[in-house]
Amino acid sequence: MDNLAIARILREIADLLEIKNDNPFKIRAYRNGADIAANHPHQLASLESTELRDIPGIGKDLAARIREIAETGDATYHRELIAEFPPTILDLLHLQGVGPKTVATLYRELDVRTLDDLQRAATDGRIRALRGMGAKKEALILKALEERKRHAGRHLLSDAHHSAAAIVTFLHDRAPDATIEPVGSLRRGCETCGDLDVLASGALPSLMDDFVGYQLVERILARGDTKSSVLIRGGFQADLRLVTPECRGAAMQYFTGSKAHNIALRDRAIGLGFKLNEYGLFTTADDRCVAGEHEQDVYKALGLDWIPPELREARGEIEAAAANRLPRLVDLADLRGDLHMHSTATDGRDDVRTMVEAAREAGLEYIAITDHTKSLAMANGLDERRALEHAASIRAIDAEAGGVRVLAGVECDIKPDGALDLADDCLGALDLVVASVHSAFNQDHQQMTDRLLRALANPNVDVLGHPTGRLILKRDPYPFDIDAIVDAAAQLGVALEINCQVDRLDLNDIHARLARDRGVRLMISSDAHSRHGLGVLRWGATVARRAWLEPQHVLNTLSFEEFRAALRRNRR
Ligand code: DGT
Ligand code: CA
Ligand code: CA
Ligand code: ZN
Repeated sequence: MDNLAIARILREIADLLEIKNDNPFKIRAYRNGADIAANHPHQLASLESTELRDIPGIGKDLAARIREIAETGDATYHRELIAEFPPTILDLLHLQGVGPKTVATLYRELDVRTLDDLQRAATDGRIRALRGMGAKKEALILKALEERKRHAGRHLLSDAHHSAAAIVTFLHDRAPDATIEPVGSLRRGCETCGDLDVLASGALPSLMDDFVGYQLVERILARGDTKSSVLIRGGFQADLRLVTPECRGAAMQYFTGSKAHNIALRDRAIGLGFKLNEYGLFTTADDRCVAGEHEQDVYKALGLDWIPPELREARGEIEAAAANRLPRLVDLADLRGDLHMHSTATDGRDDVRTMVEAAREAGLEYIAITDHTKSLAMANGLDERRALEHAASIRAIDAEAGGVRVLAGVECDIKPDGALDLADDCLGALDLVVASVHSAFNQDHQQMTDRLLRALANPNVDVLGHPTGRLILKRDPYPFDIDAIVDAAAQLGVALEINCQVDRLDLNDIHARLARDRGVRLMISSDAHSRHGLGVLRWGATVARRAWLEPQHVLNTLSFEEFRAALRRNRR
């Protein structure tokens, strides 16, 4: 059980208690516990009861629940609560903008138990008639239902990674000599994954029994000797395929996909007199196997360099591999700095020194502290005076000998009209300015384009933060002319951010590649809000690889001195 799985169960307990109208203190305790679990740096499952109780916010009851979840995969209390309601009630809770209070009202007043019930109630106008709901809430619910249909069955890359990693570890413990690897969209690093595909080779057939017996399996969808599918908690479907070691490479290739890449590759094989499938590459003439054990050999026999999985989307990679022109993709290890993070001055959880320490542990050479500005009142955003004081204290820490270099920056709000939230002389006195949109998302295409262009035109802006504002599976990008923004960034020397927050990944792979092709430089930034938040850099690196980025396209691969010189403010 990893921490996120534990957190999910604790959060569901809190939600169910809230639907029941239970004691608010108890509800808060579980919700707190879920947050603590989700953010804790160590695996809670490996801690003893007494160690758990040493964590502030975790009392006797919570510690006992966590131990039970760690040992059995669930808590009796959780199961009992679920049993009090129709099992579909959790689907309602997972809708965007529908909290436990709403679910409770809908269930009690209208006997809404399923998403279909909810759809009917909303369409019939029964929800607006309820006290405390109204037409606005009804419209919100209809929108959430529509979005849920659009996203059904897809999961964030990081969630898919954690679930798959747990399965791989579980299987590996039972078959230590086998090779067990995630394939499919997860191996390609896609921003969302449908199901999890796991490939095992060199394992006994009994591994299938282990797989379907995995403690998080909710339902077995299919059980076969070479392929099984299960539904695991958290809504994932997982497929396990067992292949013989002679076929491992061909199977890796085939099940990594993408489908479009495979089709293009198979066409190339046919053109060269081969037949390609998940068992190997065979001559058409006499069905002789020419490659199968190693993925490299499959590509090689087809006259191609080995293609990194992130590129396998039929976006020109086969042509590039044939011409020995594949990019030297940027790697997490190439990142030397992280230029977007928050501290306790605004909505971060840790102070500047702690963030610097975390950066040092993460192997970074330089960072920028970029707290929010005053428009974000909810986050206690900085006004000019506080921004300058904060900068002075950051620079004092930077001056401490021998450490990670620390730049004094801000994440400055872009106001609805495109003006920046802080005065120019203040912004000009800082080391780096990330400019971002955090409000008025509903402007039309032209307004939003003009707004961003005006912000980029301000010479104090070094980088545009999370440029499209999307939240994956939650909120679409705001409408604007991405071509115009990329061109302006290229012309003005503004960098575009690849924000690494797991539900942002903004820019995405396609837009980052567009930016690269137009000569814009990217910055891969964590947007960390605590010392545990730097680990997300790996997801941004994955997006960058899918965007064909090489180190030279990414500003924070430079040395500190080169990086500073490359910033827009220092280029004139
Ligand atoms: P997902 O699950 O929607 O995130 O995307 P994938 O790419 O993981 O797709 P999935 O799970 O349906 O299949 C895994 C891989 O298996 C896929 O990337 C390529 C291969 N594959 C599946 N179906 C076909 C097919 O009909 N033709 C070919 N050539 N390959 C296929
Ligand atoms: Ca898949
Ligand atoms: Ca699959
Ligand atoms: Zn932001």
